[in-house]
Amino acid sequence: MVALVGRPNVGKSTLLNHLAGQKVAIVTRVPGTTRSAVRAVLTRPGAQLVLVDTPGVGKPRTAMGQRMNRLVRDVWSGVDAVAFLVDAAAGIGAGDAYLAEELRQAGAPVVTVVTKIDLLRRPEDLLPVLARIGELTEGPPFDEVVPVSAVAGENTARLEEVLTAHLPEAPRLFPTGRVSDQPAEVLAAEVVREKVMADLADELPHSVAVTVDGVTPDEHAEDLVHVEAVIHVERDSQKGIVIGRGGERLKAAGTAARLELEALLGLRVHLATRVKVAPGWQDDPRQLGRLGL
Ligand SMILES: Nc1nc2c(ncn2[C@@H]2O[C@H](COP(=O)(O)OP(=O)(O)OP(=O)(O)O)[C@@H](O)[C@H]2O)c(=O)[nH]1
Ligand SMILES: [Mg+2]
Repeated sequence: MVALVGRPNVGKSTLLNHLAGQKVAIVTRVPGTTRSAVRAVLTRPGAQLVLVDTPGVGKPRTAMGQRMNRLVRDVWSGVDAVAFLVDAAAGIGAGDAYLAEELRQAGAPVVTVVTKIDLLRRPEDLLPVLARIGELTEGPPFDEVVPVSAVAGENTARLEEVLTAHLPEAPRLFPTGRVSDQPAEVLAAEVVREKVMADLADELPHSVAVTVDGVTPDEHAEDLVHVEAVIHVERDSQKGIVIGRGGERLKAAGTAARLELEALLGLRVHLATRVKVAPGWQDDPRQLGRLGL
C-alpha cells in the first residue's frame, strides 16, 4: 500500500487516475477537492500496488479541514511507502517544507514525486526545484526523487517501478480486475460534486457537499438506474449560485455528471438533483458525520 500525500492541488488525484488507467478520484482546479481516502488497485504481473489518494494537507480552517488532516496522518502511518507530491510549476513552498518535516516521523520510506513537469517552460527550470527538494528530503526516510507529468504520462512508468520496489512480499490484498472499491453511491456523489465544484469560483466550492442515498435499478429497464443526488450548501444565498439563472448552471452540471456516470457504470442513468441548505456544515461535527465526512 502506498499513500499519495501532498499540499492541496499538487496533482495527487490526477496521478492516481493516470496510474489506475481510469477515473477513480475526482479532479478539479480547486485546491481541497479530495475529502476522503480513495483507493485504486493496480494489479500487475508481479505485484499489486494499492494507491491511496488523500486530501491535500494545509492549515485547517474548519472542522472538516481538521478531520481531513487527521485522516491523512492515519493513512500515512499504515502504508508500506509514501509518495510525497510537490508541484514543479507552483514551486516548493513553506507548506511543502512543513509536510516534509512531518513525514520524517511517518515510519515508511518516502518517494518524492515532482509533478506537472509539462508546465515548465524549459527543462532546466526543474533544477532549482530539485535543489530545494534535495535540501528538504535529505537522508532517510526519503528515498528517490521522481519528476513526472500525469497529464502527459511522462516518467510515470518509472514512478510505478520505484514504488513497487518498496512493497513487501505478501499475498495480494484485493481480487484481480477490480480497480476501485468505491460503492456506486459514493462514485455518483463524487462525480456530481466534481461537476458542481468545477464551475464555482473562490470559496464557494468548499461549501458544497453531495450525498446520494441510493443507485436504484429501474423496475422495467435493465440497463437503467435512478440516482437522486442532494447538493448541500452552507447558506441560503449559496443555493441560487449553485442553481444559476433559470436553473442553467445546475442543469449543465447535472448533464455533465450524468454522462460521465453512464460511461463509468456502463448503464443509462436517470439523475435527479436537489439543493438543500445544511447551515454551516463544514464546522459542525454532527452534520459532517451525516454527510459522510
Ligand atoms: N499541466 C498539468 N496539470 C496537472 C497535472 N496534474 C494535475 N494537474 C492539474 O492540477 C489541478 C489539481 O489536480 P488534482 O489532481 O485535483 O490535485 P490534488 O493534489 O488531488 O488536489 P486536492 O485533492 O485538492 O488536494 C487540476 O486542475 C489538474 O488538472 C499535470 O501533470 N500537468
Ligand atoms: Mg485530490
